[in-house]
Amino acid sequence: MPSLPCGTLSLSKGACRRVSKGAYQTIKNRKMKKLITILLATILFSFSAEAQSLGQYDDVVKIKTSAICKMCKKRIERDLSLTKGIEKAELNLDSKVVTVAYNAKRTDPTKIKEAISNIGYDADEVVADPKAHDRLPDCCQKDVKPH
Ligand SMILES: [Cu+2]
Repeated sequence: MPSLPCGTLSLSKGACRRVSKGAYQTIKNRKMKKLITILLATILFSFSAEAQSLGQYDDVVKIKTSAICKMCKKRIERDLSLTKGIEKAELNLDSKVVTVAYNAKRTDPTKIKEAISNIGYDADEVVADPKAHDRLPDCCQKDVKPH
């Protein structure tokens, strides 16, 4: 009997430990490893979800804009991503809030709001540059009537 492997049905955990403590420990370690793997996978997954919301950047600012449609979203995200010091921009059309990740050594929220105004949109307290706003397609202008 002493040579029976751990996990054999006829052995309880206790008996198993008595018979071959080493084998039982191995199974325990394997379970721990599996648990740690699952834990690590969970942590990594939550990090990647965070990354998508610009969470991996140190400097992030949220600015309320006057964006109206998908074209506005595209325009603002594209133009901002080409602006100096801005790493990434994501606009939520439901809230009209653009989340901007930026390099604090190269720009700041005031400059980012100016950039948004120069694209033709309001940015928090900064009103859209009138000329830029008038250049926008009719459907993207802030006084547009529902259509
Ligand atoms: Cu638009």
